[in-house]
Amino acid sequence: MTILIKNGSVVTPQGIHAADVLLDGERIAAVFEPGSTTLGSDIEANADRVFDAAGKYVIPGGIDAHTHMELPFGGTFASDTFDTGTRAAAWGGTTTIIDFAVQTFGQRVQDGFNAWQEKARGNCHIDYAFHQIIGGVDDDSLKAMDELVDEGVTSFKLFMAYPGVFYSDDGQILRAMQTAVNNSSMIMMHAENGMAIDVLVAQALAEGKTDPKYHSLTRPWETEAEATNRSIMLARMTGAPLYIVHMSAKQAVRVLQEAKDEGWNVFGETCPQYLYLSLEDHLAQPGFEGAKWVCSTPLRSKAEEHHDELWKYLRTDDLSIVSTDHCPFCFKEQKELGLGNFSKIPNGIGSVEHRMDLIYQGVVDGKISLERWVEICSTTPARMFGMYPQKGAIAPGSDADIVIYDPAGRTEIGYEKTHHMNMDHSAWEGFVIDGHVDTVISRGRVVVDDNTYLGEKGHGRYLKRGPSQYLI
Ligand code: DUC
Ligand code: ZN
Ligand code: ZN
Repeated sequence: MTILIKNGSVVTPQGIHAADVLLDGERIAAVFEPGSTTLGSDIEANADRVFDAAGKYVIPGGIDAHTHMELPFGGTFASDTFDTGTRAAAWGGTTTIIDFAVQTFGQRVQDGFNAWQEKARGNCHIDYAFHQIIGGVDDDSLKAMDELVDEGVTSFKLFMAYPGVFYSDDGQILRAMQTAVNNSSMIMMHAENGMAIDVLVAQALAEGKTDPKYHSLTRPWETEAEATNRSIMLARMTGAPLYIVHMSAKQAVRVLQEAKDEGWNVFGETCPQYLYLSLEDHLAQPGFEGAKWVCSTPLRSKAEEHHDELWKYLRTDDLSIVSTDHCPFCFKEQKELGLGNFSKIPNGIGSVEHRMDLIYQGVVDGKISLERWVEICSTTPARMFGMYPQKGAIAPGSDADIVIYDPAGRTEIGYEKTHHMNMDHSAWEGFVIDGHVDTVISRGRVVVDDNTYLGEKGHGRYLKRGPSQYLI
């Protein structure tokens, strides 16, 4: 099957240029620059399908480097399966996810990894890869890190939060970092001071403060900035590359910025919720409504002015990537586990379907450039996690993962509108985007076109990743 996408504006981090793109089977066959027009040529006549992308952007498919399908959390499981979650991702222009396989405390790492392979195999609509959560650092799990690198898992997430669940102490983090240096992998960090947070949570509950907003008030920005600093110092001691996930506090990014300026190999990720949503407008809604926006790191106070600072850090590359931390829970029966006790509300927001749109709105609003949109949502994730140029590029030989995006389109986000995630509400209810995902192609297959779903469970393939291209 050959597909020609003609007359579009191809956007990559390097620039925007008029070009026609020819796909042959699962790969991009050619990018025809202006002057070598294909219009009326044999190439157009012989193509099985032709898309006219005049007035539209042609971009590499989105890569969401942080999702949690079916994550066990707080006595329940994230509500999207690999089937429903990857289908929703495709709807929104994401053609690759990297999910987190989980080693729970006491379990063999390989068993956790195999369980995630089992959950995903044959169920994904788009390509997928895994990071591995190490929930218990010991001699065996450190050895397992080496084995997983051979399986294409080249990044490992540790938690400075959630004592008794996923938590690692500083000595364990140090050992995992030393291992990462030896096997050329990346350490990813959930940087929040979990010990301090647990004390603040217990004190709040003892004072009868049980509403969802206390989730944020018991995780003040200092707990993120402190853990960010500590993890960077541990990385400096070991020389390990460090990627800090879901950064929400401007003060934490400032710590990261300073380390980057000194030349340390440290990186930051943020998520749409930290760019748009807040304690006052969302988490502190009356009654139990705010539970919809309980996630960690938490939504922060508007009064502290984090949003604009985070957009600025995205512009300056102090933050490198926007992922979603997609971790959906239904309101009924899942979020409701925390009725009367905010600390029992499962942590997570579902956004895998809306990331490309939400961050494109940042282009419309003048926060970032069009090229930067593509860079932080596709190309850098591919490079950061060892998939480039197979993914994240529009170039001959790359996988034919393409989105045709219409800047003249409009997308109304909401539960009854553009919503295919397995949730009974949307954290993004009422958001309107000045753009629209028109067509999505995953490895040469048209999966979304003209508001119609054409994809299929089982099309998505496991991707063995190589080392990060940001290693030094
Ligand atoms: N944060 C969340 O919001 N959900 C899952 C795990 C995490 O770190
Ligand atoms: Zn986390
Ligand atoms: Zn996460």
